[in-house]
Amino acid sequence: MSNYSTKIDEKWQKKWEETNLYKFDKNNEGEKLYVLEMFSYPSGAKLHAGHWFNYGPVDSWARFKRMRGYNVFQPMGFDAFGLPAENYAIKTGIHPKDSTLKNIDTMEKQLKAMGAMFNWDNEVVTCMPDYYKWTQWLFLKLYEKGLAYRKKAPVNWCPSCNTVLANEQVVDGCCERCNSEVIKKDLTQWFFKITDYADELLEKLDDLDWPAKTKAMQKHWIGKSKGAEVTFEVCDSDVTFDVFTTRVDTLFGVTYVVLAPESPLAEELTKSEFKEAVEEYKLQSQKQSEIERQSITREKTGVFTGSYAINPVNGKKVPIWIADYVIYSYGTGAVMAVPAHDDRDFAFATKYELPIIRVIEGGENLPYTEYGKLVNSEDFNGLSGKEAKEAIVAKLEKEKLGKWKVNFRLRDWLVSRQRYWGAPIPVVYCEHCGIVPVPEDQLPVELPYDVEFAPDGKSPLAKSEAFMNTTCPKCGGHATREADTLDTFVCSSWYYLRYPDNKNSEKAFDKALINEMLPVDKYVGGPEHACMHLLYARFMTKALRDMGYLNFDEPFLSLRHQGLILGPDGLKMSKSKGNTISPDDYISEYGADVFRMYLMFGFDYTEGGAWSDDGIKSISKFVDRVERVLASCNDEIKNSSNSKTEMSASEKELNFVRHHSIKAVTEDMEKFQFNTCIARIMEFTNALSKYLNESNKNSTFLKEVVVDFIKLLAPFAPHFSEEEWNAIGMNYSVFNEGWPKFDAAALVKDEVEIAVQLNGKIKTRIMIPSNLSQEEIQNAALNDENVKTAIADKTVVKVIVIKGRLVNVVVK
Ligand code: ANZ
Ligand code: ZN
Repeated sequence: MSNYSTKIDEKWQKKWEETNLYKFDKNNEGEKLYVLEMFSYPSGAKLHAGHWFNYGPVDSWARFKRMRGYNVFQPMGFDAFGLPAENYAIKTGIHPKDSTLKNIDTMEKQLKAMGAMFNWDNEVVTCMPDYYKWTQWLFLKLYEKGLAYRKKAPVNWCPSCNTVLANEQVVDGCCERCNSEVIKKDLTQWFFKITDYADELLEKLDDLDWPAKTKAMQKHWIGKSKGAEVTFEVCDSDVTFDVFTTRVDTLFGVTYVVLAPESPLAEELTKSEFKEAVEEYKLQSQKQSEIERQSITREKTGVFTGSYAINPVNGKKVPIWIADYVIYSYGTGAVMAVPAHDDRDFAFATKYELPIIRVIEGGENLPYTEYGKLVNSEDFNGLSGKEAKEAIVAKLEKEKLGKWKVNFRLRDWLVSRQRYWGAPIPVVYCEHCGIVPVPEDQLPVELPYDVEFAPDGKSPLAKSEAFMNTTCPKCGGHATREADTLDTFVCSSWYYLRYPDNKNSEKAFDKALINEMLPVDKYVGGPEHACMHLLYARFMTKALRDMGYLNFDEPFLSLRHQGLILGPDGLKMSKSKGNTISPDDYISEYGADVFRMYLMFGFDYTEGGAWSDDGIKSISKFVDRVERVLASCNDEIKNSSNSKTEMSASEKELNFVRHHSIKAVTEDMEKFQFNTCIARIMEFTNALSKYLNESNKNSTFLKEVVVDFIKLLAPFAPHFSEEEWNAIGMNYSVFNEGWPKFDAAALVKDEVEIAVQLNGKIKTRIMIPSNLSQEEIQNAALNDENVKTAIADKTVVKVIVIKGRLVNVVVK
């Protein structure tokens, strides 16, 4: 039976805490290394295997870097506001604050049982007033800068959660959380002007060490599109409107134009006899999600307004239609339709029998969407592609009827929520002064505890008179508070800035300090955050930089995503499927180090995979074996006093494995290839065990090897290694030791095995010194007894030597 168990875990956790081993001090020796794992959301009450897979291996990596001389900062905290706690409260009646704080308590204990070297002194909990005070401050700063604003907007509304959803929270037209169909509703909302940073958010992606897929997703989300804006005049009216097009070269092929149903122009331009049909169509389209409306295969629908517009290049009159395949919030909310060269326009024109004019040559079937020579385009005939676009835009520019234009798919970030469990938005509404921001010295605007949070479509805070009624900070008159709270993504958009200075009560953070501590050097978390969280955090950093609060451009220089740990059946873990793995049960059976090592050995870190009980058992056996091997080594070291200097062949062999392991583990660790690191340590264990069977052992040498072995193992099995380190009489702690360096000389073997062929067929293998010349190798081969016999009655025609690999003897 092995000694390793949770007792050993607890023993060392206690010692680490008592001795403040992991306490961070920026003045400690070594280059600062900010290692950050995405903080967790305390909703499920307990840490699950996914949390472990994020935190365990990354902690091992951080320990490795510590041993390599870095001054590691690895904080932890909780993203504690948000819907799940509130929904749970609605179901059970337990107040979100109570359930959240209780969950945090449990999760903290579990995180401590993991034995990660988190800097608990720097913990942040986003639902606490000492944190959200600064989230509110951030809001005020953005407001001052014109980066936070209010506007009426059609928003995604989940009728079941009774709340507004961000575009990103709508998946296939349904609420990300409850899967109900999302509808559109007009509400006055708060937005952050992330679109001001669209260009920089796109450009700077190139400089980041992030997974390519994540960068591509952000790029797509930002959606930069280069095209032109073209102005159409409305016939018999002085109204004009712009369309956005990426194919200005097709301008001569326009046979109608389309407005989005929500466009105010749609109403204005509709002639009286068409009003009824248009009104009905508008109602219809409100029920459709944006995703549906953009679907290519969906049947196109629309209504005629009765008005006409003039094509600016040829003065032709084209009808103005309303159709929901045009999205109001993109471009100008109006398009020029070119049925001959655009799929959607083609389908629409065919259905409503609108003319189709071909203006690009080539291809059999319409629509022909390639770039070819222009036809039917007057002076522009014969031009194509870029040339054609440039010529047409030049003409439009001259007449002030068009210009180049860049569009982004990115929308401003909607940050207000009609929900209770979030940071109150720090503004008041005064009859005299209008919108008045709460002065900084009155922060935080505390979230009241006693509130009716059951949903009825209104913000729960609106029902609390004590909260709502206040005085205007400007005129002292009566004012009402904003009843909406901030999206939790606001809380998590800046938490990494608070960690290094989490106790600062004067400021959100000290500028000099965070300029020293940030950017985060390694950020690790789930790939599901590729767009929202990671984009919002980048925006916040840039906005704060421009306001002079910090000096860097990007929050996370290097990013990695962990894979997903699936249930034993290969499916996503879920309570309803009964395939969840409870870390706590395994830890009490095997110990935290075995659990962590299994996660690191059994899966590719970025891939993840299916849990296996056999897998963790075999790691447990391996740890037992290491324990036995190290115990035998220890006996050997204590009992013998042999210390000869010349290395024997078996010592050389062990020394080779030792240095080979150091080199491989170091390299693979840097690459987050944890599974191969552990495979190398297994080989190293075998080599140690083999050496123990030798009759003549060198105890001085053995101790050196064991010291390196434990150091290599330490990041992967921190408690176990600390115990073994102590057992061989070394000073506490192994984590204060330097990471071993490999000796290149030990990796050069002095003997190599080569094959000897006769006429291309392998005859035998021989061992020869590795430093022989061509000629010496040839002689060694020809003098081998087997070879000698085989060629005794033949004539050697030629001998080919391939150094280090083989000798081919050609005979007749
Ligand atoms: C005429 C045209 C002809 C177009 C052609 C395409 C092909 P991206 O790349 O996504 O920016 N468009 C513009 N605004 C729109 C809106 N609010 N809702 C729906 N569609 C809109 O695509 C830009 C193209 O999508 C524009 O170029 C416009 O159609 C359409 F042969 O203009 B195009
Ligand atoms: Zn006032």
